[in-house]
Amino acid sequence: MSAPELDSLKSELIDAIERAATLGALEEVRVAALGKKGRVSELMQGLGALPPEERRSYGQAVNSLKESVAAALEARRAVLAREATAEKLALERADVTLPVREGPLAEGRIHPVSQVTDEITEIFADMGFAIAEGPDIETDFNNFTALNIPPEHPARQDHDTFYFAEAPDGSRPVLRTHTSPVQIRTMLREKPPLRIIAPGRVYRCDSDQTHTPMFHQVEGLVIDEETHLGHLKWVLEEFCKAFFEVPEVKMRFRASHFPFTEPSMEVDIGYAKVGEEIRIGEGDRWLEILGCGMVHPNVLKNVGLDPDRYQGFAFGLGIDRIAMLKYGMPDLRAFFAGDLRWLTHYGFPPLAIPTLAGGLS
Ligand code: 2NL
Repeated sequence: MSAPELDSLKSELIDAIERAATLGALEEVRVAALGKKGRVSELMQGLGALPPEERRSYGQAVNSLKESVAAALEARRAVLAREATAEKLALERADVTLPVREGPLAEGRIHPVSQVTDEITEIFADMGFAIAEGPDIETDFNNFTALNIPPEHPARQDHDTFYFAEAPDGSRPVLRTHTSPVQIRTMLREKPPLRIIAPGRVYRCDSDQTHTPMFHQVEGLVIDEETHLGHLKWVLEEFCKAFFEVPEVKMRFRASHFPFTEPSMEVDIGYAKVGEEIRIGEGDRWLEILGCGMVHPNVLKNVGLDPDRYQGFAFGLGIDRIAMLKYGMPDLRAFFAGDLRWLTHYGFPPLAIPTLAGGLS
């Protein structure tokens, strides 16, 4: 190859190097020039065949061509690498002025039923009650018979019970229709004095605008040797003041009937309606919020306690209803629909744990 030919090969290669738009394209140019079978490499390999007097000066020319091409490749590679890095950085750019995205602790919500259950248990725990729990599937004895509801008793129909299939031994488990069986279990297991509350799910075969087949209840039980109605009234009044977060409440105890208490009462709480808002503790309207009474002597006998020595009171209230009342939620069925929009609106932040010292809600 003559000197002018070497020059034109050089400018051709340098030109190709300058035109390479990506690192990949540049690599192709490099292989075509300096690779094993590249055009410059082939010139180098041809040197050996030349007579010695030509080899020296031609060898220097080819070598200089090779060095120029290598230098041009390296310069272009540096430029393209810088460009590629800049492009990647532009794509990965973070806008540090954007607001911080909230984590799961800020976004998650506690269901109002869980919140209200925690509020109620906190109040009773503060009065010295222990929290008791039991299974959702109960024996007929714990759910009915021990509570003075014998097999023929009409209350068994009133409760719209979900029965399981009969077991080989003839027993028939039920989904508990109230949390009373938790108290029965406690009385069978522990000696008085007893002071417990039992929150939990209960089940009745009933479903319409104001009833769901699963709902939530809290029952309370106190058994001691000198417990009387005055204690019951005080406990319920303190509970209502703490729960509704008001200094005074008006309460009305109406005679009623439950098989498991004698006497039995239903309790109404006084309220006023101001526009759509319900104000507990003022006004002249009445709302039924719970049932209660002195534990029936037959119930005490059924769990092996002597009714001449022990007596006590019990009460039960529906958590879902009282939650609707306190937090102004109008539709019971939305409680169990699993709609995230509803939960976002009515739910509670997970770290806002109700305490009496810090405020319940
Ligand atoms: C209501 C009425 C009540 C009880 C539940 C109870 C439990 C035992 C013994 C005696 Cl082990 N009584 N529980 C007593 C009176 C009323 O609930 O209307 N609940 C929503």
